[in-house]
Amino acid sequence: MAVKQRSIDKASQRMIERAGEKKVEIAWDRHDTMQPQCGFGSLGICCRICSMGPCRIDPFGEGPQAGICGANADTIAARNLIRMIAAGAASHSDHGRDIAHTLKLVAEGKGKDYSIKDVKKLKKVASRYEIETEDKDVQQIALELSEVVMHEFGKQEGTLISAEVYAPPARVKVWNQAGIMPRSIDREIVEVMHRTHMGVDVDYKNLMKHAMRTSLSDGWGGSLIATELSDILFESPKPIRFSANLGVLDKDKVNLIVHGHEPTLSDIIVSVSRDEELLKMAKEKGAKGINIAGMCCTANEILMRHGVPVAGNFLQQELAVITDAVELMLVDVQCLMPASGSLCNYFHTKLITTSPKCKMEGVQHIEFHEDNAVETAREIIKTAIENFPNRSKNIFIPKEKEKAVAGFSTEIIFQILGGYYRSTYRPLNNAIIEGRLRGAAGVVGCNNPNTQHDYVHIAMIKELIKNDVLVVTTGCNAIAAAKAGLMRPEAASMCGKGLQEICEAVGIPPVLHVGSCVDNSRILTILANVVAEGGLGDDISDLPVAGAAPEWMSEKAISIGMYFVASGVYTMLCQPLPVLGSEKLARYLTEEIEDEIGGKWAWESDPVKAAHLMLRHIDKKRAALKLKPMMYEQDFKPEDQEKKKVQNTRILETETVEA
Ligand code: BF8
Ligand code: SF4
Repeated sequence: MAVKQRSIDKASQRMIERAGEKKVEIAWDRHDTMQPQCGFGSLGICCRICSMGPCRIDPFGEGPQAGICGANADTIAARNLIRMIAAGAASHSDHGRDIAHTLKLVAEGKGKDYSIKDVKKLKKVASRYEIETEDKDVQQIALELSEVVMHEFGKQEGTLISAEVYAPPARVKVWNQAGIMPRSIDREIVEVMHRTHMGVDVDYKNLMKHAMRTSLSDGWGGSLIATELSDILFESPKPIRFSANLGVLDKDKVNLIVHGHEPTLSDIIVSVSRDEELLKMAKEKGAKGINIAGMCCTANEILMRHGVPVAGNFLQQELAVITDAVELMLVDVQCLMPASGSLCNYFHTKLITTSPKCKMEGVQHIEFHEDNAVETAREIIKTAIENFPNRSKNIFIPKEKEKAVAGFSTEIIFQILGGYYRSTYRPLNNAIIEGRLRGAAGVVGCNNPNTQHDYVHIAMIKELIKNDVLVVTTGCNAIAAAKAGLMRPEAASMCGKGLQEICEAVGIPPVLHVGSCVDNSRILTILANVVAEGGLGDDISDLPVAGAAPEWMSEKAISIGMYFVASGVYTMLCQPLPVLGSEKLARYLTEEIEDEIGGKWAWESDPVKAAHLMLRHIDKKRAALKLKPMMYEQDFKPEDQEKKKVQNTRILETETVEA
């Protein structure tokens, strides 16, 4: 496949070429050799849950219509999907648990390298959990909060407190009526594994009900805990400038990339890298300094709080190594390409794993523990410095890097819109009510070599902002948007007139970076605040909003999508869920589920058409709320499309007649 078809990102194109010159294999090459990919897997109808199998269904032919046990395509596809959701929810939630553990250590005076950086947020979160904060010292509040939050993972009675207290009351009512109010985080995930064991739950709708409950325990539970406690420990983000793309690597400095998801070690790495003694050591080795850059969601965590530059998103992790300008790549958990281990053998880059949950054969492991963070960070940075003289003369750093602004937390949006003295979501709600803004969209998620890297993200966002839809973003989509210049206030020039006016008046870009993938919980709390502000209905499902994960690949993305659907949001994918082998399940997820829960899934591979479907949904919600007509002419008018469709049909009819 031609390089330009692989990515729209110029820096990535150059590095893909370099990979070819160096004859090293990268994800796109492995994707090519994998073709044709297994149809049974893509359709979700291969089962290997027990050893009577593996079994596969032939949904459109004369072959088997049931596995050896009798499970049909609906059961098999539903079981496979819910297991993916369990893995996604587990990943986010286990990350949340680790942060809660760090908070507890700090509260007990054992996490000497960490502190409570945001006392205001600590008190706010504690009061959500009905913890008394007055006349109590900070350590005590932190201890009580960490204990309550840890209990949310494993408790055997009651339901998830955070889902109850953070979500709009009307939404909680929907969950209770549907019987999907999450009980505790670990319990829902364990129950997925039980239900999907051979011969337990085989009713696809019942499985999907539990899929919703499990994903809700992620979004309004594990992920929300990760976000809230990270803000307490590492500081709540504020608008901050940063640069994005491989051009942030510095040819004269020791380049250390932090990659993965958790901020606990990387946050310390950032502060320790400013240590005079280490800087001196770097200079002795011939470097002008130490340059920390991020990759994937670890990048998002530290750029939101420190403005640390981001080297790239998911599909760029191998490309960074191929520059030969990276002394060390430090990984924690999730979205790490196993190929990096052998790739680093071709270059001087040292790869180091740090989590006891994540090791790679033949790769150096420096185990990180929260009670020894600074020392571990120092050891890792020293290893990077010592590797600087091993750099070859033949490094290549693409020049591309784009300026961007990030740091838009739920709380900051209050302040920016309402002003410091009268923080409120009112101006946002009013802009939607008056028709200056059409609505809002959360566009998030991964990269996937089965589509052109970054293209699907960018094409969708551009179409949305052109039609006066404010976009909030996280994860690898956020990094794609930053690289494409959509996170500069000047990007207002690409928007419809209404959104443009808002961006210019408030001084924000039309695409707001709200953080890493666990920070999709910020989108949930933003939506809850918009509902609470009033004038746009009682529930999230009333709002003129939509969600999308255009280039999704990870199981986490499915959990995220499912908790948005279960929260009442229309959620678009540009590659369908692996359920098309079951017509019933596909129909349920994209149609029938809406009557039960208010949200639904949709899929459309063309990102512009997908954006149009999202706009139609937003318009449908605007009409239901009887909002004012849009203030300015809109680029996308569904009526035009209808006319075109009618005209096309006529042309076809005429042609048929003539033939
Ligand atoms: O959690 S967007 S590729 S890096 S899964 Fe992974 Fe997907 Fe990127 Fe962050 Ni989220
Ligand atoms: Fe086959 Fe049923 Fe076993 Fe799955 S659970 S592998 S369908 S026999």
